[in-house]
Formats: sequence, structure tokens, C-alpha cells
Amino acid sequence: MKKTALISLYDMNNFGLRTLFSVLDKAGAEVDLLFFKKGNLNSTMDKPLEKEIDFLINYIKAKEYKIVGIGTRSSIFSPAKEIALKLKKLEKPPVIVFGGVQTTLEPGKSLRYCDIACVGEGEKTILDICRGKKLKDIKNIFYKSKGNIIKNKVGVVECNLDKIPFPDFLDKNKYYFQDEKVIELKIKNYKTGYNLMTSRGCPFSCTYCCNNILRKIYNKPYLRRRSVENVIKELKEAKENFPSLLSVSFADDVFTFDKKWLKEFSIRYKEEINLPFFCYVHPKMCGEEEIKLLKEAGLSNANIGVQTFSKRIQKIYNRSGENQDILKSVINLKKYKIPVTIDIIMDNPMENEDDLKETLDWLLKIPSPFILNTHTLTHFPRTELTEKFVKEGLIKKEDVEDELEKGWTRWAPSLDLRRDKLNLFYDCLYYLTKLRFRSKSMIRRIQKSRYFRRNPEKLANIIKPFSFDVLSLDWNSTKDRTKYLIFKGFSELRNRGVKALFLKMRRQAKTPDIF
Ligand code: B12
Ligand code: SF4
Repeated sequence: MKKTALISLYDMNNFGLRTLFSVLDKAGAEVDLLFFKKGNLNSTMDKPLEKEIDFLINYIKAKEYKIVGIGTRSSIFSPAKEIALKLKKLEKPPVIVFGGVQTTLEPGKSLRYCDIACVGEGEKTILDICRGKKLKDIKNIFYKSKGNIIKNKVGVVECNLDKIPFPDFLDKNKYYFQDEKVIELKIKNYKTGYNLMTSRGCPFSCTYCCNNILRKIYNKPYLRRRSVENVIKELKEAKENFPSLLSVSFADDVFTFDKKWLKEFSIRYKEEINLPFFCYVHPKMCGEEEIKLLKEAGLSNANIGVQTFSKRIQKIYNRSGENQDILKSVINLKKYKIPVTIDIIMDNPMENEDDLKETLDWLLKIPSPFILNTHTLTHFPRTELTEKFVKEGLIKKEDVEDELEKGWTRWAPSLDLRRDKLNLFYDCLYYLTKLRFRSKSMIRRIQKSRYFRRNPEKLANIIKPFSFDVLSLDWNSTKDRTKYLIFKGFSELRNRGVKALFLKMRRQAKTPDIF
């Protein structure tokens, strides 16, 4: 088998590449997983310096990899392109394979830089490539041959997810590249949180989301789930491998689909794993029964994608459902004392003040406090909404995410001064709704203020000092730790007690910066 390097860009987790690593490693291939830079704690990223890319290229050259596979996402497509272009200039360039969501959406664009584009899931594909199978016989790829693009059968999926090996989180053959340095990973004794997915695909098809188009590219069944047995097995291994584990995070797009699965999971997770966990829920699949099951299993916090309360925009997003039911889901989560994060999408050029008002009215019906992330609408390639916006002239082709790369700097930018005045004004009002000691009449008064409407940046600057972002905390700084105690500590003290709170803070402070 050919010596292979897999490159993860700005993502230390990357289940996709860690799974491909497992597949190759188990088949006896010589394979390394190279993590090129990491994202910032607040989910933004710093662009790579040219010398950092050169350092990586020299490393690849010295190691004489025959195949280099790069995972691509739209928001960080440019470093993939730069690395590939530089690799191509080497005297003996490796075969360059691109995969991941961006390449699946736009394989033609990827083929401008790589030799083989993996369209869809890559477990079988990467194995076939490393084994040197003839390209014409490999499924899920487009490739170049004599100046032509050859399109093989793509979108082929593994129906039984239990057959796929677990992503490999161990330190062996994993290297981290940052600031012209290569660091051998030694995370065994530091890893406090374990992330995993129990499913692939999503039951919904929101018009702005990649699932909207991926479900058309992938063969059926698009939505698949691992057995509870298989998930518990992975978690048991994780507990053995990482003695410091404190929590689990399920990254499934929607964790709460399939009540029968949830019932079995809830009992076994509590009995056999018993660690607090996080998951994403969907307002349409988050009734009291589901919440009760999750709470019994150990759900410690959840994220619910509301996106908008405007009925008109919900239609445009293909997110049907009654606002009353969404509200009920959020209230139920709070009833079971599950801290909840609500996601709202802003900066939609089709949204007018009536839509923004409708969202504000409903946010005011939610008992505070809650966490609210106001995201910016990102135009991912080929989704129904992006195509509609381009066609109607609301955005230009350069605004599509594989060109614009908004995700580098603007993922959940609450109170982001780059917003237009109306969006920033409502962002401020939304922000006020989540505060513990909010005053509805004060929010309504501000809503009527002509001064703040004209100068929303002034309002944002007044509110900003009250904002608190756990993710960007420096746990070694006394100032930040005190801030944490003031903003979050009291609720944690109430939920878990003094000992657990200080243990958590000490563990976080000891955890090296790269995790
Ligand atoms: C978990 C997650 C995260 C986590 C961690 C990532 C991780 N993997 O652990 C965090 C929070 C860090 C994150 C961050 C971001 N994410 Co995210 N994330 C996801 C999520 C929910 C799961 C990703 C995943 O692991 N999927 C399962 C694996 C098995 O699938 P996969 O990665 O696609 O890999 C398979 C194939 O694509 C292929 N493949 C992948 N790479 C390669 C490489 C080669 C060489 C080959 C041959 C094949 C191959 O084989 C894999 C196995 O079959 C997805 C949604 C989703 N359901 O996929 C969004 C998703 C990938 N994220 C998205 C976005 C936008 C982001 C951010 C840009 C947001 C931001 N600004 O912070 C960042 C970018 C981070 C980065 N550096 O890439 C978008 C990407 C859209 C796009 N067009 O690119 C998605 C699709 C969500 C969505 N529906 O819009 N994310
Ligand atoms: S529910 Fe979430 S992951 Fe699923 S299609 Fe809608 S936005 Fe995408």
C-alpha cells in the first residue's frame, strides 16, 4: 500500500479524516494524520502564513508520501488549494486527493487543484486508491485523464454504519502543524471531552444547508444511524483510552430523531457510560418525552436551531412548524433544567423589519436566561437558497462560501459591527432578551428609540461589556476565571457543587492549548 498523509485543516477533531485514518491503519497502510493549524476558541480561524504552508510542504517532501489526501470544507477551501498547488510543484509530486463537503458539492472546482476528487463518503474510496486499484474501477470519484474529467459512479454510501471503524483519537502517527513547528500529539491524559456522531445525514432539508444538496448527491438511504450497542462500545473504548474524560458531545445534526433508538440509548448510556453530555435537538423533534429520556440519560446542555420565528422566512428556509411548538420545546428544556443555546440566523437579504420583529416578539416569550447565538447567513455552494439568491441577483457568485469564506471570521458573531444597521439593531435587541435580569419594557423602549436605530453600533458598544464568551476564556488567567465565576459559576455551583466547579476549572487550566 502506498505511503499516505491525510491533512485536516483547522480541525483537531475531524471525524471524517480520523475515520479514514482508522480504515487505512487497520488495513496495514503506512499513514499519518497531519493537523494543519487549529481553529480559534470562538470558531474563527487565522489565515495561514505562507511560511507555515512551506514548512508543511517540506515535511511532506521529506517524508516521501505517495498520496496526500486533504479534507475540504467551503469556508476553508483556500488553504487546501494553496497546499495542493505547492505540492504539484515538487519534483516528485504525490497523488493529491481532495474529499469532504466542499469537494462533494463542487468536484469540478477541486479538480483544478487535485488529481482525484472524492464525491461523498470516502472509507472504501481511500482504501482502493492506496491499494493502487485502477481509477476507473473506484466508486465515489471524479478524476482527470488526458485532459478530460472522468466521472465514476458517486454518492455510494455504507448502509450499515456499524461496519465503519471508530474514528482514531489516539496519539499514534498524528502530528500538529503550527507556526513552522511540528508537534507530536500527546493528548491521552488531557482529553476531557469526547466528540462523536451516531448518525450520518439529517431528516430535514433546510434550503440554506448542505444537507439540502447532499441528500440529492448521495444514494439512498441518506439518513442512517449506528446501533446503540456500537455507540456504547465506542464510548467504553474512549473511557478506557482517556482517563480524564469528563463529558461527551454528540455532533449529530439532529440527535433526537427516532424515539425507539433514544429509549434504548437512554437506559444503556446511563448504566454504562454515565457522563454528562451535549447534543443538538430540532424543535420538531424535541417533545417532552424526548427531553425526559435525554435528561434521564445525563443530558447536561443542548443546542436548538430555531433560526427564525418569522413565518415568512421559515417558508423560505423550508422550516415548517408552529412557533408555539418551538417555544414549548425551549420551555420544556428549561423545565428539565437543561441549559439551552438557541441559534438564530441573521443577515438574510430577504428579511425585512416585520420578520425581525416577529423573531424578537417570540424571543421575549422565552423565560430568560438562555444562550443565544446570532449566526450570519452563509451561502454554501449549490444549496437551493444560494441558487435562488444568485438567480435573483441578491448575491453575486463571489459571495458563495467557497469564494468568500465568511466562516473564517464570522461564524456566531453576536453584536458584530459589520452587520447592516437594521440587523445590528435587532441583534442588540435579541441579545438583551437572553439576559437573566432583562426588562421587557426596557427592550420595547429601546426598540422605539430613533437614536439607537440610527446608531446601533453605539447600542452594541454599551451592551458588549456584559457579553461573556466561555469559549474564548483563558483558564490560566485569574481575571478570566473570576469572570467565569461571576457569569457562570453560580448556576454551576447550584447544579454541581463547589468541588465539581473547582475540579473543572483546574482541569481546564491544565489542558494544553491545542485541545
Ligand atoms: C462536527 C462538525 C464540526 C465540528 C468539528 C468538526 C468535526 N468533524 O469534528 C466543529 C465545531 C469544529 C466544526 C466547525 C466548522 N464547521 Co462543521 N460540522 C460538523 C458536522 C456536524 C459533522 C462533520 C463530520 O464529522 N461529519 C461526519 C464525517 C464522517 O463526514 P465528513 O466529514 O463529510 O467526511 C466524509 C466524507 O466527506 C469524506 N471525506 C472527508 N474528507 C476527506 C478527505 C479525503 C482525502 C477523502 C478521500 C474523503 C474525505 O469521507 C468521510 C468519511 O466518509 C458537519 C455536518 C455533517 N453532518 O457532516 C458540519 C459541517 C461540516 N460544518 C460546517 C461548517 C460551515 C463549519 C465551520 C466553517 C463553521 C465555523 N466557521 O466555525 C467550521 C469549520 C471547521 C473546519 N476547520 O473545517 C458545514 C460545512 C459546509 C461546507 N459547505 O463546507 C457543515 C456541513 C454543516 C452544515 N450542514 O452546514 N464543525
Ligand atoms: S435541520 Fe439543521 S442540519 Fe438538518 S437540514 Fe436543517 S439546518 Fe441542516
